[in-house]
Amino acid sequence: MTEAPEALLEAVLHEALSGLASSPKTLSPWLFYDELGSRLFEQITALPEYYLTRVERSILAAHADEIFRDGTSAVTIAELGAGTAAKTGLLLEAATRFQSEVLYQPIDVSPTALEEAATAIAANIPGVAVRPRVANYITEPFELERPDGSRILSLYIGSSIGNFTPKEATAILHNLREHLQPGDSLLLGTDMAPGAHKSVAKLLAAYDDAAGVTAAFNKNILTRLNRELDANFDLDAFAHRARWNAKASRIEMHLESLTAQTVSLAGKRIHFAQGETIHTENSYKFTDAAVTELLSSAGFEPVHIWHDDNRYFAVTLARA
Ligand code: AVJ
Repeated sequence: MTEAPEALLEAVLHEALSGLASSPKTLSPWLFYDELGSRLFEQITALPEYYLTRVERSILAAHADEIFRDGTSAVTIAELGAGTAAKTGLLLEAATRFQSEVLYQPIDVSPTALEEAATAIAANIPGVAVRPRVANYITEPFELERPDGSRILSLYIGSSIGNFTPKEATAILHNLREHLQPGDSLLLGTDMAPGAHKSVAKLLAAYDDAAGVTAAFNKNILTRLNRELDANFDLDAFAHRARWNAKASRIEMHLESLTAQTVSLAGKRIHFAQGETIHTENSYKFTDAAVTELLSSAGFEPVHIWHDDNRYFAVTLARA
């Protein structure tokens, strides 16, 4: 079910009040994705510095057939956080090369994104029936359909899992695992940690692009609070920061207060010291061992990890 606008506003208020009252201050990354934020994210995926989307697409394109080749019974495809399903078409097309009909079940919080996905797929990929589900797969229960005797291939791609702490990530995948049966599988997309093949600078550039789109995406969270919660953040008094946290193996995005200032929000006053930050996002980066460990702890058995030649990104197939 679609969240009623009042319920969403209530959630924004709750998140802002609790996050800005904590120390260090935080705001949750789901707050990025209002209408403008979703558009800015689409722009990010096309930036020269943001290799993640392009590289993952190339991995999917190169190995789509292998993913379906060993099929013994028809597969239905379920995708968590499908959005507009821009990369899923590759997999759906591959699936239709192995079976005449494919049921695609995208799950997402955004009804408009799901509509866009359903329309594009219906127009471009004959043989695919789309059954969209509006749900927040983290906080709400969801159901997956299993047409007679078919196996479920679940997708969690786009490095979406990277927004969550290892503990949360395990819980999300464990919950997904509970919807599956032996013989079902999961395709997981993860961005690689820096190493011999990939510099920290490469990673940082992906989260701090020259055109400033990521900065606008980060600051849009303040614009949203100004509009929806009657706050008065001065956008010029905060700066976008991307940091590499080596110990936690994650990119962090922050908004740094450039001066000592007091902001009002929903009738409350919030003080910022100069240099104090609001931590708005974690984007965890993985080694193959970390992916294997995560999947195993959630009850999956990793079968194959594919990388691009540069080892920037990984797509892992695991069995339930
Ligand atoms: C949508 C969570 C995969 O972490 O790379 C892009 C979001 N943040 N640039 C990511 C994001 C800044 C993105 N994910």
